[in-house]
Amino acid sequence: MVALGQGGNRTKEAEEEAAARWESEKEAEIDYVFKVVVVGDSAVGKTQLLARFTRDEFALDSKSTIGVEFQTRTLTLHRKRVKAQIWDTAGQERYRAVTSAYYRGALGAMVVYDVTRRATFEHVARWVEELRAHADGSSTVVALIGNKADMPAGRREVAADEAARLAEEQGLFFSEASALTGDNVERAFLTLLEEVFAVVSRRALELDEARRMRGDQGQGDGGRGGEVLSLKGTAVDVGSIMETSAMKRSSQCACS
Ligand SMILES: Nc1nc2c(ncn2[C@@H]2O[C@H](COP(=O)(O)OP(=O)(O)O)[C@@H](O)[C@H]2O)c(=O)[nH]1
Ligand SMILES: [Mg+2]
Repeated sequence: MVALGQGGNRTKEAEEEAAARWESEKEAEIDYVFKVVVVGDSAVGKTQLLARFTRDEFALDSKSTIGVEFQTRTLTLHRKRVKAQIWDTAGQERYRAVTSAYYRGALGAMVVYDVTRRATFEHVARWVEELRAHADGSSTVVALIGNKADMPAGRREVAADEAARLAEEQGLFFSEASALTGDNVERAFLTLLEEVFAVVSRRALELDEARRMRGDQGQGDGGRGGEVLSLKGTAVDVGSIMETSAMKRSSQCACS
């Protein structure tokens, strides 16, 4: 390695300091934090989907659990800094013991099944029910994801059409994806986050309007304390609006 000398070190230190400052400033500028939960049977690829979206990684030797509760990725949507906080089960799904704390405050959810294991698809309804019961009811935007679309056709046990039909019935977005190749993973998460964004902004507007009608002004919490106008860093209780437009258009698997 080339010796940079004092000056070189200082420059490097300064650079690192600047980078750290920039990171924390960026952090401070975050407008929204969206909690998204990933559920589904064991070994359908939940952890790998999350790794693909947050770090663009796929670990071949993935263990069935990871130590942390969630991963984050910050992105810009409609000129707002959005931090997606994506929660992963730590293997509790194996014992059907996902707690209500896991779901609480989730604005978005992914219900994942494995296209090569029919039983994981048959359990989707149960996962959706559990979500509806523990998350914010119907206000949580839900996407159905058929993972492992990279697997050979002969291994497939669930047709995309069939899953699309179920999604339609249940009012969910649907996409097949592959955490292994990365196909559709980014798009699926982004579509979900976009929809959460739409729901949250609509709700914020409604609250704003309601507040204006009441003539509330300023910071005084004279109104109902439960209403959250500043969404920063908060789990937001959004209204019961859900639309199923964008992702359904991509209901046919784009991967081979
Ligand atoms: N072929 C293929 N295998 C996958 C894919 N995603 C995950 N896997 C494999 O499926 C197994 C379970 O994945 P994991 O993410 O731990 O599942 P989880 O229990 O739902 O979190 C692991 O052996 C992964 O390597 C995928 O998209 N394609
Ligand atoms: Mg896992």
